[in-house]
Order: sequence, then C-alpha cells, then structure tokens
Amino acid sequence: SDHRNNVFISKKMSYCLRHNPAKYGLKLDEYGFVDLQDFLNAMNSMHHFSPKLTEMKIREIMHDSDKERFEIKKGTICALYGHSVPGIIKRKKAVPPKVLYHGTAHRFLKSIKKERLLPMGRQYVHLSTDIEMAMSVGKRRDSHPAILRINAEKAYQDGIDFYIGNDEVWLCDHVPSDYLTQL
Ligand code: HQG
Repeated sequence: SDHRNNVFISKKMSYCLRHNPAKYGLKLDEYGFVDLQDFLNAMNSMHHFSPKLTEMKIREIMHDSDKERFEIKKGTICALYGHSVPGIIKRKKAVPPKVLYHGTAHRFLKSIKKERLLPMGRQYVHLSTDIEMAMSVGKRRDSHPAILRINAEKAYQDGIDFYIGNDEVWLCDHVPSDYLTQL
C-alpha cells in the first residue's frame, strides 16, 4: 500500500538523517540540516525508489506519518530528533512543560535509577509530552512498559537544559533520578 511504502521510505530517511549520512556521501551541518536537493540525489542513487523520491513525495510522507520526524526549511531538510551521528546536533533550548514522560522497559529501571536517564545510543534522552506517547515509545521494548514522570519544572529550575524536538518530543542531556517518579 501507499502507506506502507511511505513508512519504508521514512525509515530510510531517518537512517540517513539520524545515523549515517556519511554512507550517503552527505554531511549534516551543526543543526542537522542538509541541502534538500543533495539529500534527494543521495537517497535516489542509493535506493532506486520507483518513482523517484521528490520533495513533494517527502511532504506527502511527512503528512501521512504518525509522528513529526523531519523538518524542511529553506531548501534544506533535517531529522528533528533521534540522532546518533558523531558530533552533537544542536537543538534549540527552551522552557519545558512542567511535566514530561518517558516510557521504557521494566528491565532498565534499576539501571536508570542508579545511573540517571541517559541518552544511551543516541545524542539526547527523549521525553514525551503525554503518557500515551510515552506508552507507545516504551512498547518498542516492553509489552507492558514502565512510565516515568519527569518533574521537568524542578529539573529546569535546577539548571538542567531542555531542547525542543517537536511539539511532542523534548530532548535532554540526562535526567538525574531525583526528578523521576514511576507511575
Ligand atoms: C533506556 C523513537 C539503562 C531508555 C521513539 C530507552 C522515541 C537506560 C533506551 C525516540 C538508561 C534507549 C527515542 C540507563 C535510558 N540504563 N537503560 N541509565 N537510560 N535507558 O530508542 O526514548 O519512531 O535510544 O529508557 O518513539 O526509547 O524512531 O530511546 O528505553 O521518540 O521516530 O535506553 O525514538 O522515535 O532507547 O526512543 P532509544 P527511546 P521514532
């Protein structure tokens, strides 16, 4: 179906823009953006999509998506979160909502409590604005995920930086366990 094909292409886009632009001969700028035409050329030469990927198709994929993963701005494109490329992608600092959530697997709780909430394989810790989203994030790793409530207001007051991913995803360098409560 069209939707399944869109998800397939979206995953390739995420792989390129979050994890391995070098494999596509691309280099992200410090904010994670790459020239959109260069991106289209690289994606098309690597994957032989039929029909070829175009800006219009990307806009359709973004519209058809369950999450806001990409941003197109002034002829460039970036992934809004999820990065693991070497060299930290800069995101805009902002005042977070008072409360945020993180869905995770029960088997990680002991380590999270001891070591803090850490970015692990990515550049930032990912937090959700609502419980439902945290649930779906957690379900990727545990059929009955644990939901942590983050006292973001207090963490922010205490000097922890928060960055905007999209309207539903907030990013953090780490969250000490004092700010976490398991629901
Ligand atoms: C856990 C997807 C042990 C953390 C999602 C998580 C999200 C620890 C895992 C986005 C730990 C990392 C990101 C510690 C954290 N000890 N485990 N100290 N600190 N962890 O995938 O938040 O669909 O890198 O709880 O929906 O699950 O791809 O992060 O379980 O928005 O667009 O280490 O990726 O979005 O896992 O997911 P991840 P995440 P997309």
